[in-house]
Amino acid sequence: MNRLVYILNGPNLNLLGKRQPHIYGHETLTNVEAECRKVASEHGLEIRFHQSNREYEIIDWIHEARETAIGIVINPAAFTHTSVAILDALNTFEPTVIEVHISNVHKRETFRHHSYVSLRADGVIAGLGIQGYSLAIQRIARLNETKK
Ligand code: CA2
Repeated sequence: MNRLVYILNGPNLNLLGKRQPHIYGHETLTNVEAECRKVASEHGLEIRFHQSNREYEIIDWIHEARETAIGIVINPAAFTHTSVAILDALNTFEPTVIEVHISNVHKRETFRHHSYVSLRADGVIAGLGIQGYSLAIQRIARLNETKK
């Protein structure tokens, strides 16, 4: 049975925990990955965890997920606000998509209030810090359970 979840992270998130801790906290992306693996395994799920500063790599991982995954958790970072290409790719993916933002984008600059990805996302989590990733995985696990 397929139990794979893709967790995709956009540009500059490799700097998590190393810069701007007042906005993004002190946890690194490595810590986020470890937490995601823990939560996923508690629910019998497997994850593919990726980060890229290149739009096309994120699109390629979404295409890869189409063949195999039961859900995508995506923090597209700045591509959230600019990328029709990522929206188009997500529109080809049928299972659950959850959009995660570490910060509360609605409390920030107005250009962060619009998300192309939200036009496809089944759920959006913002402002809950890195806990948002765990909650998104739990949601995908729950939906997968109720589907059986
Ligand atoms: O709050 C989020 O998770 C964001 O997706 C983060 C993006 C930002 O463009 C979105 O509006 C909201 C920025 C990611 C940059 O990450 C950094 C982490 C540490 C230091 C510098 C950048």
